[in-house]
Amino acid sequence: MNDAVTKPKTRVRTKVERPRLYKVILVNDDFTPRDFVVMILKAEFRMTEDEAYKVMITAHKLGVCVVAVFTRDVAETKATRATDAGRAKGYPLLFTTEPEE
Ligand code: NFA
Repeated sequence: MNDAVTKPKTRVRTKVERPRLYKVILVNDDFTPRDFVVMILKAEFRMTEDEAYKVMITAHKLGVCVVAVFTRDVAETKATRATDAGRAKGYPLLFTTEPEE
């Protein structure tokens, strides 16, 4: 009975890859007030006061600090919005993005 019914000899293995992640990097400058940098980090990246202060002071001392990682679109949108918020106040505040290794 059921001579013609056989199990498939191959099965489809769908391969999925995680999207590449991009770092948002805060760049130090000599003009943007510390409090303003902290305010932007809290507003755009949903950080607490303590987290935002640590990121700000690290960039201030070392020149740059990684803020967070996101997919490419989200990283670029947040970096642009945060940079524009500084420009609107006449500050040279800069956020850049760069792919993770
Ligand atoms: N260096 C700026 C200051 O002393 C503060 C700052 C930190 C600016 C991080 C930009 C990024 N007012």
